[in-house]
Amino acid sequence: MKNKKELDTTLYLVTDSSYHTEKTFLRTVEEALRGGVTLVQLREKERTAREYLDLARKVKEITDRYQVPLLIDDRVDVAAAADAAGVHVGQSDIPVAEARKILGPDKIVGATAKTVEQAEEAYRQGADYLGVGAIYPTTTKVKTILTKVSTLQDICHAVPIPVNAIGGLNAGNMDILSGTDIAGICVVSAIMKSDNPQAAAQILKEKTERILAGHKNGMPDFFS
Ligand code: TZP
Ligand code: MG
Repeated sequence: MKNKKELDTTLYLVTDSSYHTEKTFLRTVEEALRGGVTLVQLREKERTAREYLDLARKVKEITDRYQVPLLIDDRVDVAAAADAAGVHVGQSDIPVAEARKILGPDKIVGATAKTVEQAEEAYRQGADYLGVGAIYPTTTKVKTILTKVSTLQDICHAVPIPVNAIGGLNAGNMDILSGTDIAGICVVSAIMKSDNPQAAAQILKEKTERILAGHKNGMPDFFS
């Protein structure tokens, strides 16, 4: 990615290393990249800052080879130290405006939003994209509430930045997003828990691209 305008959130992998060894974790990330993931977020909740940074550097070696931006969940300091492409912050993390101040205009700052108000506020503070959900109940460890598809669509209309759907999404249930103006989807377990992360990513990407093509044509997905 040469600049942020080229940010492609079509298939955004959010990682979970909790059921992997480091070796299988890194291999899973690499296979997902081979399958076409366009953006990666390293999401670690249990590690010390030092451990988080060490892992970020290892993951960045891989994402750099595929020229895919790596974002760090929650921790602006880890993102800066690893020279990651940016950070993703939630409603209880450091605010978007502060992250922007620390990282500067060239880094990506993404935010979680569950309401139109949160989305507008994140945009005002300088967010580059939003993650919205959970669309479905999730097995991934996270404090979240369900977000209606109608709210997701309201958020897409409310802000002029990419909006990604997240939460319980997989190849079998993502058609619910057809007709919305999302820029892409975020997945954790649909890739991280797959026996074949490359194939899983390929299928998810094809399905997402069909949804995106559907809304560009102004046609429901079944016509595209
Ligand atoms: N935020 C809302 S839902 C979620 C996050 C981080 C987890 C999504 O994980 P999965 O496995 O794709 O449901
Ligand atoms: Mg967070």
